[in-house]
Amino acid sequence: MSVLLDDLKWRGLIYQETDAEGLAETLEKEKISLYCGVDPTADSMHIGHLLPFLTLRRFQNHGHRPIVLVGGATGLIGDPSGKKEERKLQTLEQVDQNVQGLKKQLEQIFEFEGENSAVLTNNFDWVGSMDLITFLRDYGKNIGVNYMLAKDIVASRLDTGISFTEFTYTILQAIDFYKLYTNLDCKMQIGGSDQWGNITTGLEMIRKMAGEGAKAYGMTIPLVTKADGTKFGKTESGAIWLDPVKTSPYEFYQFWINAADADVVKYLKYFTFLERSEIEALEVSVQEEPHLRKAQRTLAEEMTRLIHGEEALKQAIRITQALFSGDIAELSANEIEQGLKDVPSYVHEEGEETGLVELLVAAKISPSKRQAREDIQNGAVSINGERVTDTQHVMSDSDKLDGRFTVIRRGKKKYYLIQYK
Ligand code: 383
Repeated sequence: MSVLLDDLKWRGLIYQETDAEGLAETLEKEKISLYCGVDPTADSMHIGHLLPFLTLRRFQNHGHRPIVLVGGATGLIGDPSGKKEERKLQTLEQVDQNVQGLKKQLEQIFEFEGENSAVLTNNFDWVGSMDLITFLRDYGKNIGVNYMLAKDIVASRLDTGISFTEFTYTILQAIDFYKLYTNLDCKMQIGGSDQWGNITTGLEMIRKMAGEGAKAYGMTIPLVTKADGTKFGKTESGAIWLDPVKTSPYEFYQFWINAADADVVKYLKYFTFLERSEIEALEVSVQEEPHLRKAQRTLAEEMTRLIHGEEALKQAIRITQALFSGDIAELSANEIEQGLKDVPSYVHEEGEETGLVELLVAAKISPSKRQAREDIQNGAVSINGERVTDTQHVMSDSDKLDGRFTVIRRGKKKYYLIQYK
């Protein structure tokens, strides 16, 4: 059994395989090219995309050649997989822009140098110029409608409806697999479990086009689940994006550090490139000293470093520590903005009264003026990390960070952001 397959199995990364034995034999003998695709439905990937691409990267680490496909053509059509309703068509410009965004992110995940350098492709290169007669005669003829109707994805949409456009999608992805098989000697496609139908249609296309002797494989990766049954990768503020503008490195770091004890070992296996022995040691730590949250910290560090780099990781840790200790005076305005993105905020209108007591009430930090005075006297209120005990304090420009906002903390950990108009 190959070291790679052993590792993938141990990590729990293999969900379905079309020919497990054949694949094991092939990987024993040779280094292969294999691919995974993503459609440009947004200009950034989110962590739901990460697992198949990191798995592809594991193949690269073992000497195989990863082919990364961006669906410049399929993105114009819309994959019905996993969707209960018809997708809205995107404009050509939007898709184009999204392709650029995804390419940049994918370039960071793979190695583009050396013998098994990654290859980046776009299916618009062959689908974009294909004429209808070729599509129907050379490809459509190979895939039966009854075969397509039997696929879970299509079957599940027959009640609610599916357009001919989305129905046809799987044939486009099948053409891709065949093209990569013939042009780049690509022997395998991997994807999330929602891609099983598309991957097997591709194998069907290869068999029909290249003959029964053609050998290609399909593999899917499990859907990431959480022990508490809620959806992985979503927080109250939405998806966790790889784009640092959409999800700051600090938020990204927080997402991983908040993993439950029941999930963290699985995530370490799925997402990090740590060795088995290191992960097993962390597993012991979760059992014996869970309060230290070593596994969570390691996970957050590994993931933030991988996606955002060392500097962003350091910053995320600094923000985390400063917010924890209350010592935020050390943070830059930009760091504070990242760290306090989700805390309650209040817009201070121009000309509004600027007494601290009035502000605490207006911003709903203290319930009444009397309580506000008490809070201040008790030393429970701080402005930008400095305790204020003067109930007569009047807010001034020196209380503004970067001329833009003020951070008020009440009690140990309750943060509020005052913004100025
Ligand atoms: C298009 C053309 C191909 C091969 C693949 C594609 C994209 C595929 C798809 N994938 C999802 C996406 O784009 O829709 N039809 O958002 C997601 N993937 C990966 C993985 C996943 C899938 O990009 O399960 C999660 O990330 O397969 O939902 O020739």
